Amino acid sequence: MNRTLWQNPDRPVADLGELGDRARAVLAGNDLGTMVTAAPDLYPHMWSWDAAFVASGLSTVDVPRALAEMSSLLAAQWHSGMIPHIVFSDAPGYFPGVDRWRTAGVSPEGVSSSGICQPPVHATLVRRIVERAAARGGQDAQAAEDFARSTVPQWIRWHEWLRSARAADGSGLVTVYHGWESGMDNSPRFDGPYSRVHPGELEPFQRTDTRIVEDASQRPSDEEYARYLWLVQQMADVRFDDARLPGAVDFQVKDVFMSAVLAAANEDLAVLAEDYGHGGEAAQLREWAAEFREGVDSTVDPETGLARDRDVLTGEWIGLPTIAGFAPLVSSTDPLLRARQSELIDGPDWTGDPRLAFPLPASTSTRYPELRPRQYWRGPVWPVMNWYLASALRRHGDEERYGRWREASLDQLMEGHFGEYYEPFTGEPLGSWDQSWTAAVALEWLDDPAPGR
Ligand code: 2M8
Repeated sequence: MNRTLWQNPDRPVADLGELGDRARAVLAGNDLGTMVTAAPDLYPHMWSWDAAFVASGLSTVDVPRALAEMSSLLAAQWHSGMIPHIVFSDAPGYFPGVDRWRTAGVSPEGVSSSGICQPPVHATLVRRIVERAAARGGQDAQAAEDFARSTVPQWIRWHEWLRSARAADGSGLVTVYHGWESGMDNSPRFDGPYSRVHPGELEPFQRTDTRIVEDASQRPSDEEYARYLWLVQQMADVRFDDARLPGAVDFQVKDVFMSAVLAAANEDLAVLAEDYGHGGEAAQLREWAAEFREGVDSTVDPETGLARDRDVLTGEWIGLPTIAGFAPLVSSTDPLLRARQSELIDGPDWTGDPRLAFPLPASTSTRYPELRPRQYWRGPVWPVMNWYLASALRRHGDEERYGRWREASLDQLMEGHFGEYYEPFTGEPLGSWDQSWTAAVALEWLDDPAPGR
């Protein structure tokens, strides 16, 4: 293993204690009071899945503040049940802002949000927060219990919406209408579907992201942005009406990773529903968990062993070597499939590549010919993904891999910037610095050692 740590003269961290202090300071610094922004400059608003990771990290420090974060997100839930992918603060400087989304009059009164969603990690992380608080006892336990009791119906409505608006075909696979919904915006997974999106007349626009991340090669290209905005325009033109999206939007993909996230979250929500007074809905949630689990398993390419997305508009499988191919590690209960995927992820195309700075999975295989090790979801290592995947491995009994990834992740984060993503071979922090979800997962790793470590 090549441990050439990226040299960082201004922010080296002395030890794990200091790493925790710094991570808490990052979250406090990004906290506007009722929302922690996803990052100080690049993302001055609340993002749906970021908020869930942030709340989980915050719960290691302050359970009531963690619950307040989740409450802020839930306050933006649409009448349909959808939880929007961005809840806007008053801060200027992010494009596309709420005006470009044209959600006023469509989103609930008083809510300033985008009109699409993101992966439903929430119920999994709410369960985690509630269990952590229960173990602490006292006022934290009481606050978490009250929160769970009163919000379980809202989380159920979110899952019902995903099932009815995005997976009513019973395929166990969620449709996304924008790469932003996947959270892995410009992953090569979406190159095929995006190649068929041909922007028509676009309202003029000026990006803000490339002013903040000055090295534009770390961000999506202008061409990619034109497509992103064209899809926003198409959805806004039909007022984000779920029934009209299939006839209106040029990008429709069955997202295998999001489906795995939903399978796992359905299990977690079933447990919360049973424990907190909504047992009647638990059976339905478990049925959906099985449906999405089977949907994900059914996409696995027998040759590569990786799960695949599917382009709804052409019917084609998308089987590129990206981290999303490991969706079954999140949701599957098939021991053979889990064993094959675990072996793959340890192998030379992934964490076993000896050129890596840290043995952690990158967003695409480091042997992928189109690998772009510095560009966003096309190659860098994402700390938040590694923690989420490692937690899923652990939940399925894999303490060993959890322990290894924890050690490597903490090593990676000791450089001290809490980068949004990292260059896989040098460990250089890229994208935004002081990214909230990176600080949050640092706190999670620190709070939760593997047994025997
Ligand atoms: C990135 O996405 C936003 C758009 O939603 C952007 O590039 O402007 C993604 O990494 C996404 O997964 C993440 O939730 C968001 C905020 O961290 O940034």
